[in-house]
Amino acid sequence: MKIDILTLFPEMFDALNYSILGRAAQKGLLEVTPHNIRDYSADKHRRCDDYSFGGGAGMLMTAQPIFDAIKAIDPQHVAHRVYMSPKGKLLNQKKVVELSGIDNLLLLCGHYEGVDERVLKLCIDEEISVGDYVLTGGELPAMVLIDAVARYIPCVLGSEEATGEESFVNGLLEYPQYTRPFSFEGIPVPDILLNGHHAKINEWRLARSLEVTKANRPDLYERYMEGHPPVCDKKKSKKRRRITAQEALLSDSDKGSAFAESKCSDTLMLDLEVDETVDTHTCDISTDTSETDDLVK
Ligand code: 4H7
Repeated sequence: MKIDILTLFPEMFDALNYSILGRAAQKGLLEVTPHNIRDYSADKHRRCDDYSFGGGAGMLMTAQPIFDAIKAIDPQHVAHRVYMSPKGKLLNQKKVVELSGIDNLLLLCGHYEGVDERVLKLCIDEEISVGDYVLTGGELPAMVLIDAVARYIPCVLGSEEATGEESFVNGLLEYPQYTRPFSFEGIPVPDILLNGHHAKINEWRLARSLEVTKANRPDLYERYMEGHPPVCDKKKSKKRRRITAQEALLSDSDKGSAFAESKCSDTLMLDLEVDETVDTHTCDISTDTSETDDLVK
């Protein structure tokens, strides 16, 4: 993938010469070329900013240097041209995947109070924001986009890194992870992760994922729950059955005392007596990992 950047601060993109992106560049998988907008200014002082008509606000980037730079760098309009701006459409994983399928991107990085609207109208295909916050320039957003997109270029991620998508299995946030030592500052690794019982480990991880998603991203949690509706067994029988991770998130009062006890265990698939006529919350959560692209929506 070839990415041209239009910026007043091309040196900032030196940051991309490190780690996985640096390796991708060396392998020729990713070619990032920053261009200094100032080099295209027709002004004798190489100025690229001016006052905003109508007053107020601060300075704006003028149209001419940007227009001429784009005409020089992408004369045939081969590239998909993106303006990094807080007014743009929010970048998400779906958009990242979409952009990763494009051979040639051109990213325009704004400064001051932004860019003269006419150059956007004439040259830009799409305006993208990396989040609902204001930054001093579009360079860091451009680097965020490049990093996110590069991960989807074939062979950019090594075999060790390639499983990164699993952090969003089922559209949930990642469960807590531990490495050696077994105990650090008196905090042990949860027992369940050490006993090698894979099904139980998956159940524990799912429960922790649900917990952290509910707490930090109620929007993702709701979406997950909508895709995994409660499965109600209409049979009016008392029988022993498995409880699931979703039940683990219900309050003790919802589930009764039997559950209050079981919640203390690391193991969430527990045998529990449930009167199914009142149990409307019991759901089948599979630990199926086939939905790895749930987040890509
Ligand atoms: C374009 C227009 C992107 C670029 C205006 C860029 C946040 C994001 C910028 C501006 C960005 C994002 C310049 C407007 C600085 C605000 C104080 C550069 N900020 N800025 N002003 N969320 N800033 O993607």
